[in-house]
Amino acid sequence: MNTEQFFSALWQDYTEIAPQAPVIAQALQSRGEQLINDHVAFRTFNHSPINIERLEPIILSLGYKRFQPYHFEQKHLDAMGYVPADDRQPKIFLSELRTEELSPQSQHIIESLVRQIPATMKIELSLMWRGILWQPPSLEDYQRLAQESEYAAWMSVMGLRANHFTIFINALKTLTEVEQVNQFIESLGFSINASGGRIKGSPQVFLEQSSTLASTQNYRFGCGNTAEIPTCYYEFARRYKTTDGSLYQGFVAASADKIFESTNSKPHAEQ
Ligand code: OOG
Ligand code: NI
Repeated sequence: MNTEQFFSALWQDYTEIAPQAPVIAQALQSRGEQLINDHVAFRTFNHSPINIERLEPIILSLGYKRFQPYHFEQKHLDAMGYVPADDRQPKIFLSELRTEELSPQSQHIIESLVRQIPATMKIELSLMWRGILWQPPSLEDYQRLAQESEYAAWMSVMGLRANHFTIFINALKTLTEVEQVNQFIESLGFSINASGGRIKGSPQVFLEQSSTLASTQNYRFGCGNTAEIPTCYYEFARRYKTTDGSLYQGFVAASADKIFESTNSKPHAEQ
C-alpha cells in the first residue's frame, strides 16, 4: 500500500463516520476549489499495544519524519508531529493520553479496554482505521471517562481512525481568510468550535486554525444502551511563512489544546 492508498482508505472510513466532511468537501469543490489536506490526526492510549511508540513505525514506513513533540499538561496528552517525504502529502499529528495521570477508576476502565487487544495483533497500515480493538464500553463507563477526560471517552468508542482531516486554506482560491471559511461552513448548517475563539492562533505564530464541531452518531454501547456521541470533525488551517521565508510546518500547542475540544460530548466552555 502506498501513501495515496493509505490516505484514501483513511478518508473512506472518516467520511462514513463524519458525514459532514463529504458535504463540506463537495460544497467547496462545486465552487471550483481543489482540496489539499494539510494534516490528519490520530489519538491513542499510552499504556497500550497501540501507543505512539508502537504506531510510529507505521508512519515512518510511509516516509514520514518526526518533526516536533507537543505536550498538554491539563489534558494529560503527549503528541508528535510528522512531516512527509513529499510535501504534497498531509502532515500527521499523533497524540496519546497519559493514562497514569487519571483517577484509578478511569485507569481501570481504560485497562479493561486495552487488555482486549489481541497479543498477536499485527502492526500494519490498516490498523490506523481499525476503530476500537475492544468491545464497546458501557454508557456508564463512557460517561465516567468523559467527566475526567473527553479524549479518553472519545478514544473508548472511536478508537484508531483519522479523527479529522484538515483543509489547507492557502490552496483555496475563493476563500482566503479563516473567518470566511468559518462563515461558509456555517452557511452549510454546520457549527464552528468556538472554544478559545473561532480562530485559533495568529500570523505571529505562523498558523491560524478553525474546526467544526464533530458529527454525531447514535452509538450502541456495550450495555445495550444507545446514545448520541460526537464522532469526527473537519479542520481548516492557514499557514504563514516563518522568518526564513518557508511555510511553517509545525503545530501550535495552545491552539491544538482547544481543537481537541471539537469532539467534546459536553458543552464547551465559551471564552
Ligand atoms: C488533535 C487536535 C490538535 C491541531 O491541528 O492542532 C490538532 C485531535 O483532536 O486529536 O489537530
Ligand atoms: Ni489538526
